This record gives sequence, structure tokens and C-alpha cells, in this order.
Amino acid sequence: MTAENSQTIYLKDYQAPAYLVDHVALEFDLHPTATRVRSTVKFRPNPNSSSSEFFLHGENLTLLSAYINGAAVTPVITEAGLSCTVPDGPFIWQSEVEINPSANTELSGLYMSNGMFCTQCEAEGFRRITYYPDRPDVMAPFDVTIHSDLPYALSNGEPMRDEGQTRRWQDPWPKPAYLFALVAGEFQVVSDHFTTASGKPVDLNIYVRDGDQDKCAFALEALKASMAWDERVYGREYDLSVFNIVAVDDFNMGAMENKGLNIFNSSAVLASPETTVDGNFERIEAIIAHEYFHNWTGNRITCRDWFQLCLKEGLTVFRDQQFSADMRGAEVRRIEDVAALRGRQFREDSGPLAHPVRPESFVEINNFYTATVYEKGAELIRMLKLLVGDAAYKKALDLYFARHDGQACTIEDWLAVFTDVTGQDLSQFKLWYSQAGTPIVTVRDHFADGTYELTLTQVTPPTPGQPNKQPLVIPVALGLLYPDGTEALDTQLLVLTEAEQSFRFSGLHAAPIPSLLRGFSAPVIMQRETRQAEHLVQLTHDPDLFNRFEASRELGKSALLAMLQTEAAPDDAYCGALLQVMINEDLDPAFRAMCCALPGQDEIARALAEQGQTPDPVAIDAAVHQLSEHLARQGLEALQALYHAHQLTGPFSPDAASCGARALSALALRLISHVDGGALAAKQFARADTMTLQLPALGNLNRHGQGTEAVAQFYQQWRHERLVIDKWFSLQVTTCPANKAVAVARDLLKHPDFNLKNPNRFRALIGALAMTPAAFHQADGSAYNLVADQLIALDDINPQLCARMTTVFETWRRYDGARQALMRAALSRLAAKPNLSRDTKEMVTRLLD
Ligand code: 0A1
Ligand code: ZN
Repeated sequence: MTAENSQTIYLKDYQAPAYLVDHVALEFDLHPTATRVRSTVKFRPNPNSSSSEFFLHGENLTLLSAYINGAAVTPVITEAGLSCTVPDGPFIWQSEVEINPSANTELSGLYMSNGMFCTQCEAEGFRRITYYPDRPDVMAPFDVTIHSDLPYALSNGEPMRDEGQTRRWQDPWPKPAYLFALVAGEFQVVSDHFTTASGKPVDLNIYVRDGDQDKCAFALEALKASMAWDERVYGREYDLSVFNIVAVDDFNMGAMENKGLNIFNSSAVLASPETTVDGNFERIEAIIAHEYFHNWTGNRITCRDWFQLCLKEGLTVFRDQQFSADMRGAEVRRIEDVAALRGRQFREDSGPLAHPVRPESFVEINNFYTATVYEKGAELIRMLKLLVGDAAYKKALDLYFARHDGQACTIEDWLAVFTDVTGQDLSQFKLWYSQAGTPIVTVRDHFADGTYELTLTQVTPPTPGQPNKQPLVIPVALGLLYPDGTEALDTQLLVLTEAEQSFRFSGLHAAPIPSLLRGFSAPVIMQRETRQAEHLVQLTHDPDLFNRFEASRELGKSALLAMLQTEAAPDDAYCGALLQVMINEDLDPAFRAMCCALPGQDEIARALAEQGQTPDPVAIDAAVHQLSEHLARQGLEALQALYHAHQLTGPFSPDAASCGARALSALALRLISHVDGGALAAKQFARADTMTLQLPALGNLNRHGQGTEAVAQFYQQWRHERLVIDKWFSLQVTTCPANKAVAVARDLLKHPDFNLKNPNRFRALIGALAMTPAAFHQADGSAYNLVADQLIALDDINPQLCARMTTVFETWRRYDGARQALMRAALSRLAAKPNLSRDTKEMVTRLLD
């Protein structure tokens, strides 16, 4: 079995569609098990195509009738769609199909969630609703008529006059089928208004289940802020009179940007102080913004084909990162974004699933909604902006919107606007889109006679299918510090284009400390011999806060690696420096909390693997606990003072400053719990009136063996709040002793609230177990087996989610022979499942190749 088989689709094979669509009318008779869909589509031959073959995608549809220009036709039907002889010139296609939304557990196409009808059409779900050219380069205006006795029936665009049980929607903006949406059900609606910069009123509505009305205010505020931001920063106005958001409980991803009718996983929209933690508020704000920003980068300008996915996703992630930076502070957001990039994308890029930001082939496109396409895609845009400068970036974006509005575009179109605006040749930069893997930049330096010479060497390791790599354009923001912490050189931009380059700086009065890759100016791994003294200077003096954070990470990693490799004692200098940062009132509490948290366990494993060593996740867990306890004992009084000083009074607010204060006090509590065994956490748990206080208190209690009663009490308190119960599932497997996690998970699998069909619940339990390194990598392989068993059960129900979850095994090559064999065996068992889905098959094949 190889990943390259007859079903593989290649970018190089792209062909323009044979027919274009001028208009689509859809009519739905909604029924939970037998929905009828009638379509009337105006086709015309594409002058830019030499083919006249008429093919419509369609899957799991029962065709009841088909007509061309009013005459009945009998198409040839296969599993993938239908073909038919058609007249020369334009013609009208009509069909009626029947589908069964209740049987749709894949959550792609039209499905039921809690009695409501809803759709998910990206990437290829529309073909499960009706026969159609389901490809993003076929754009058309849609009219939708819905017959249903449910109180609400929504689709894209503008609502037409209500006619009792018939509701009509018209979307004037041509769109590909993946942006189609339909929702119907009994909802509560929470509404607001926005007036665009040119004075057009927009109705904003959030549709939720009864009982969730009080959890919409935050999302509505975030939506209004996003609308205003896109006008102010990118000059983009909203283009319909209504913007609807619907919250659904069963959803494979975070949310979906359907034109005028965004559909959200309820976890990505519902928020209240009682049920939601600060991190959720931040995530909701970012996802609301992300989906809203897609209205221009994705909807008005879409992708020619799915290989261009990063065109809309990389740009939209970059835009949501800019928005969050403006809302919550650029430095802390950058630190969080980079931590997420390294945690997910670097991990992906260094293993068997590594692929370019613009992949060149796929079997199942749903497997390419990855951290590489999204987050690395955003990094490429950030680099481009840094290389051309802010003014040119703005001009290029204006040109992009003006030139390509209403089109389905490619990365070539995107880069051309930058070339046209700046005159720069971007052919070497373009390699970032086609070359997979994280470049490693190695640093050598030398100081003599007042001159500092810095030599940077870049190497990108081989990745699957790409043994040889070429040098990339790497922007390296650099500053120099003197050993006393004063600035020797303000930030400069060095641009690497060759395998090795040297840079000289003269007139210095002492050997400087390089502050490299400020703000994380490129998605690369910087390797430099560890120099603890220099990092200590950077931690307290670097004017670039990102590099202060980096210094802390490097010190933390060295301390832990020394404990693991040489059984060294916890590093007092590092602990002392962290405590100094923690209590430094000149620094933003949010920054202090991030900077002083110990490196994550997967990060330590990755650091060891990068040095060619084999990580032992159980030993890493023990070392992190030992270092935490040491740090806590060394600074107990300071931590207690810090904890109390950052308690907030007054009503809860999820603003950046309040979140920062709470994050710092949560860090202090977590450390203190290593000394007091959870006594202070118990007090916090008892008085907690918000989830941001309650959940970490419970985590600390459970981590120190004091959680049994509180865990039960928490369940009783929140048993009717499904998003809180997700947290309850996760917490138990992530905070119990690692060697008990499998037993805890087994018990929870039997809990009546566990539900394999609900993606949030599945991720809450199985995902949480698999993402807790010491629990997942127990030496006996029990967690690998439990996860594989659950994936085998999930594959028939929801192949997309199953395929996505196989990525928990992507680091298997990092580990020792025994663990490797156990992980391979678990994956092979999944691979051998009868009727394995195409989605999962592609993933296990790539993982095991
Ligand atoms: N385009 C959405 C994410 C999304 C992608 C695929 C989905 O189903 C397979 C659902 C949502 C976004 O970027 O937000
Ligand atoms: Zn997106």
C-alpha cells in the first residue's frame, strides 16, 4: 500500500472546468430521514476549456429525476457522480434527489445535530446534497427555497419575504458550492446591529439552543470589533444586510465561513464567565474574527483548487493574528502564536506527515487542513510583509482585492500583486510554498578588535518525497546587546538567501550577545551553542519581549535536559531568574505568566529529538514535576504574595489585562500546589464563582491526589452544561498520575455522557489522553491501544475526525524501539480494519511509510 495510488490528485493535473454556472436555484423539502433537494442550474460552456465532457459530482444521493432544457435525461451514475450528454451552448439542468440527514454521522453535507438541520460543505460536502460541479473555481449566485415547519430556516445571503413554512434566501455574490449553508431548527436568537463605514446597516444574529442565550454577548462584541477592524486596517466592508452565526454541538472543526451564514462549533462561540475559561474567550474572539475575515479572503476572493487552500487560510490566519495582537497585545499574542506553531506545525514538519504549505498531491483534501497550511501559511505572509515593508504590503493587498474580487485564485496570483507593487523578484521566496520541512539555521560568531562577525548557515532536512532542499529567503531580525544588558545595535533585518552568509558589525566596545530572530521573524529553528550567561542577560534586558521569552525557554530546556541527561540538580540560577521576572511589576502580568511557565513536555521531547537523542516521556514528566517543586520551594513566599496580589475584585471581565492577572495568579497557584499539596487550590475551588478560577483549582487538586470529591462535585454542578462536561472529561485524564490515565480513560469511556459521535466529546477524552505525553507514552503501550481501539470504532462513524486524530501518532519515530514497535502495531491494527475509510487510509499509509 502506498500513498500514491489511482485516487491521488495532483496539482500539475489541474484543468479548468468544462462548464461554468451562471445561476443556481435550490429547493429543499426538509425531512430528517428523507429530504428532497431540487436544483435548477444554468450552465454554459467554459470558453477557456477544450473539454465538453459534462460531469457533476454526487455522493450518497438517490436521483429521482433529471432534465436538460425541460426534457428528461438518464445520466450515467457512478459512486463519484454522474455524466450526461448535453447540448452545445448554454442549457438548464434540473434534478431532484433524496438524501437522509439523520444517517449522516460524518457531519459532511446535510446532517442533523440535536434535532436541527445543518450543513458542512467545505471541502467536498456539497456533492452529498445534490449533483453539482463541486469545485471552488465554479462560482455562481445561489437562490435557496426551504420548505419546513421548523421555526427558523436559514441560508446564505439576503432573506426574502417570509411565506409561512417556505423561506427564501438570495445570495447575490457568486460563490463556490463549498460556501453554501443551510440551517433549520428551533433556536433562540440574540441580535445586534452594525453600521458599516459607508453607512449601511447590518443585522447581526447568533442562533443557539434554548438555554444558551446568555452565552452570546461576548461573540457579538467580538464580531462587531472584527467588522470595524477589517474596515480600519484592510479597508474591507461587509457586503450583505445580515450576518448570521449558528452554534451547533456536532461539528468537526472550529467553525465555517459560509457566506453570510457562519456555522460554529458551539465551543467556538458560546461563552460565559461561569462556564468558560479565559483561554476560551481568547479563542472565541480569534475564531469569530477568522471566520468574519474570510468574507473577503476566501469568499469574495476564493481558491482556484484545493491545492491553493493556504491562499485563503494562511492569509486569514495572519489577519486574525493581527487582529488579536491589536486586541490583546502584540508581544504576548506573538509568543502564544509561536508556541502553537512550534507545538503543532514544527512537530508536523519533522515527521512522516510533513508536506509543503501548498501540497502537490492528496488523496483526501480534508487531511490537508493542517497546521502547515494554516499556521505556516500565515508565517509566510508575515515574512512577506516584513520583507516588502508595511506600506508595500498595504498597496499589494489593495491591488489583490481590486484585481481579484469575484475570482478563484492561485498562489501565483497572490505573489504577482507583490511583484507588481514592489518590482521584487519573489521566485526564491516562492520556494516556501513548495518546500516542506523546518529550516535549521546554525549560528557561529566571532568577536575581535571591535568587530563582531556572525555566520549563519541554513539547512532544511529531507522530508517525505523531498530528499534535497534549496536555500530559502530567511528574514532574520537581529539586535545586539552588551553583556551589561545595554543595547549595542538596534533591530536590523538580515536577509539570508544562501546556504551560508556572514555579517559584520564594527565599532563595538565589547563582545556582544546576539538577539536573533526577534519577534520570531521566520519559522525556522535557530541553533546556537547554549550560553547560559547570555540567556540570563537576555531574560532580563532584551528589549524584544519575544526573545526574553526565548531566553527563558532555552534556560528551562537546558535545566531539564541536564536533569535528564546527567541527573543534574534543578538549576538554581534559572529558578532565581524566573522568580525575578515573575515579581517584576514593570512587566505585563500576561507576559510574566507566559515567560515563567516551564517548557511543555512535548517541547522537551522535541528538543531532545532535535539533538538526536531519544526522549523518555515518563522521565520528562518526573523531571518537570521535580523542577516545579524546586522552583516552588525556592520562591514560596514570593509566589504566595504574587498569588494574593493578583486576585481581582469586581465583576468578571475577559479583557487582556484581567486575563493576564489571572494567568499569573494561576501560575503561582500551580507552583504553590507542589508544596502545599493543594491546600490553597481547595480554598480557591470552594470560593470560585467563575470557570477561570474553578477549573485550574480542580486541576491542581487532582494533580496532587486530592481531587476525588471535587471532581464528583464539579460533575453534579455542571452535568447539564455540555461544554463544561467536555472540560471535566479532559481534566481527569490530563491531571491524574500518568500511569493511571488509561484506567481513568477506560472508566470514562463507560460514562453515560461519553459519546463517540460527538467530536467535542471524543476529543475531550481521547484527544486529551493522546496529547498528554507521559500518559500516552506509557511503556506498556496501553494508551496506544486504547486510542487505536477508539479510532477503529470511530472510523465508520466519522472518517474525517478519525483521520485527523491519527496525527497523535505522528512523532512515533522519535521514541525508543519498544515504543516505536507498539505504536506501529497500534497503527497497523487500524490500517487492517475492514472497510477503512479513504480518509484514514491515507493518513495511516503516510504515517507508516
Ligand atoms: N474553513 C474553515 C475550516 C473548516 C474546514 C473544513 C471543514 O470541514 C472539513 C470545516 C471547517 C476555517 O478555516 O475556519
Ligand atoms: Zn479559515
